[in-house]
Amino acid sequence: MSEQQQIASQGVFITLEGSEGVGKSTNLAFIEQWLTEQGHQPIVTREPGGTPMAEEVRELLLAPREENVSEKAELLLMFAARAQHLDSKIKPALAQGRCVVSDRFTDATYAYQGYARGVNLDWIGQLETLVQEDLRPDLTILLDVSIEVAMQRVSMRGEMDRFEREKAEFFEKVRQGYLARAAAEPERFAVIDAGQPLESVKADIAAALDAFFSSASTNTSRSAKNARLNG
Ligand code: Z5A
Repeated sequence: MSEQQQIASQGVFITLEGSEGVGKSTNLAFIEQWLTEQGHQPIVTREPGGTPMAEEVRELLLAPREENVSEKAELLLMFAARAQHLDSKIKPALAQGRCVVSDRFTDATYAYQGYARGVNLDWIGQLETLVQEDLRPDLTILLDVSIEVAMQRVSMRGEMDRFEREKAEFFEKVRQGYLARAAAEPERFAVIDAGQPLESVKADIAAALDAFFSSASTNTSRSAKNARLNG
């Protein structure tokens, strides 16, 4: 079996992360296209959401409301949606050898609920273990840009959701949280300068994907994870 065929027979879990307005939606389509051209048949999904029930939880989470939202309620709803998403969509797809690309995953919980809201990072770790067991992304592409540039990019949009109403200081903490996560796990993260022109961002993403799929060491970790997923 060729290396390409071997990769195709194993599940690969890729996540795309970054603060608001970094260009995730814009680049997600490019990632899907790149993977499709390489023969990976990607399943593209998002968090919070990705299944009908998890999308309902997303609506609950994003809706602006007068009532103050408890940080613990927000945290638990994120993981409730994630549990549903994992069990009914992500894990079955990985077990079938599919390549799953998720627009945000648990690094977002660390960045938003942990670093920005101030929720205890150990609690997040405990919920991560409860909900995911040992499942972690194989590759996380972090789009990074200054908060000033990101906010300029999203300023033209219409009505803002509950998170988008936060102030620049909040998003700076989110950004620093993501960068801290990336620094702690450099082998999993590819940090892309999203302040460049879009074509350069896409070229860097393609290079990161190429490096990932060519890497023998990541193949090994995927094999181990796949064995666990298949019991
Ligand atoms: N959240 C959480 O708190 N905890 C969790 O565990 C999870 C999520 C999973 C919903 O996420 C919210 O949930 C999110 C965090 C929270 N809230 N916030 N903020 P989301 O991913 O659905 O929402 P988002 O972050 O607000 O995504 P977004 O606003 O759609 O941003 P984006 O996808 O990164 O940006 P974009 O729409 O692709 O680009 C913005 C604009 O910039 C657009 O006009 C582009 O054409 C332009 N753009 C993009 N790239 C470039 C470059 N390179 N140059 C110039 N212009 C560009």
